[in-house]
Amino acid sequence: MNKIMITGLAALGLTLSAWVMALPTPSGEPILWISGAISETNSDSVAAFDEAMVSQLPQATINTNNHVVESVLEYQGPTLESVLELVGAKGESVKVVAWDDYVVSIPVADITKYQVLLATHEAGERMSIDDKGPFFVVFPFADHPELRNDYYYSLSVWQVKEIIVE
Ligand SMILES: Nc1nc2c(c(=O)[nH]1)N[C@H]1C(S)=C(S)[C@@H](COP(=O)(O)O)O[C@H]1N2
Ligand SMILES: [Mo]
Repeated sequence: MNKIMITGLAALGLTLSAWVMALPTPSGEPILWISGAISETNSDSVAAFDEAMVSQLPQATINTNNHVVESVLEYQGPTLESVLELVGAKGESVKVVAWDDYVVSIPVADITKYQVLLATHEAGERMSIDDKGPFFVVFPFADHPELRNDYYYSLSVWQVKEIIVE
């Protein structure tokens, strides 16, 4: 980006971070859909993501075990908070829908407090849909023993397909 463009953006009242964080349009097959109380969309009232868009989001990691995997493994992916920020989510909770039609509501307060991941990778491997992929909601159980109860286990959705901001 050259100086004239940057000056132009500033004149338009846009910040560089808004420019960088704008929601792109998927060029590949969508693998995640976000709808509901969001301000940024890329196809009728939905924010759709393909694999490339997800991998370009800032990545975070959580080392933890959980109710399904006994050993502590590294989970990697964008934080749910950053994904919600990107789509301009304005809501108190998000309804997470899985490919097996499992649905649960996660409070945004928990998503922020625990920096919950929308994990794509487990121990460096892309999780596939016949395992816990394409997305697994990961809470930091290892660092926060208070999460080790059936309520937070029930929020640990695997095979995530869709998020509806409420
Ligand atoms: N996709 C999906 N995720 C899910 C579920 C489900 O049925 N489908 N069950 C949830 C509930 S209610 C709990 S308690 C745990 C259950 O995990 P387990 O049956 O392997 O102990 O995963 C959660 N994540
Ligand atoms: Mo459960």
